[in-house]
Amino acid sequence: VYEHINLMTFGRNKTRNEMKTLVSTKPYCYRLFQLHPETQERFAKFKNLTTIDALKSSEEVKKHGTTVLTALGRILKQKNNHEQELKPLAESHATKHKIPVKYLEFICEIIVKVIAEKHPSDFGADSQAAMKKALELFRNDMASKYKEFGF
Ligand code: 89R
Repeated sequence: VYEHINLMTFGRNKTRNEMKTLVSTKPYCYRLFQLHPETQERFAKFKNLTTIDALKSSEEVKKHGTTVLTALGRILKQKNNHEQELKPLAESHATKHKIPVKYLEFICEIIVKVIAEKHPSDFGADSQAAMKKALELFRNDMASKYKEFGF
């Protein structure tokens, strides 16, 4: 399945800076918190951000979004040989942050939607399907690691 990612039109012929703009992080964060407010409650540091405008303009949210997407990007680049990268992430999210797999589903759905909305001509049906599959594999492996950590 990870082979599909190589075939995706998304990302092909794009410079590093263009890619950075493509994955600009704010929309994912505020949409997750807007659609699923229970997810925002997991963050002590975002408790004071009570309006969409506050979320949209928060440097803290932007910084955390970058942390998350950078980690996710590194994992996807491993093309399923991601055991080493995944393990500490699964451990912290299972035992420390206690983030249900359901929440991982939420963010994965939003990631695909946001890219599709922002870049319709670069991210067609095939690319969307490939990205969905890749994120599904990520989630499944997170879920099985969660079990190993007793969550
Ligand atoms: C929560 C998904 C995800 C989801 C948290 C959630 C923040 C990478 C949620 C702090 C919380 C809470 C923290 C602590 C955190 O800790 O491993 O500073 N996440 C930290 O108080 C995801 C996904 C990825 C990802 C990271 C990384 C860190 C981190 C890296 C820092 C290091 C550490 C999947 C896309 C609940 C809202 C790759 C979600 F709902 F989306 F599933 N994290 N996180 N997270 Fe989290």
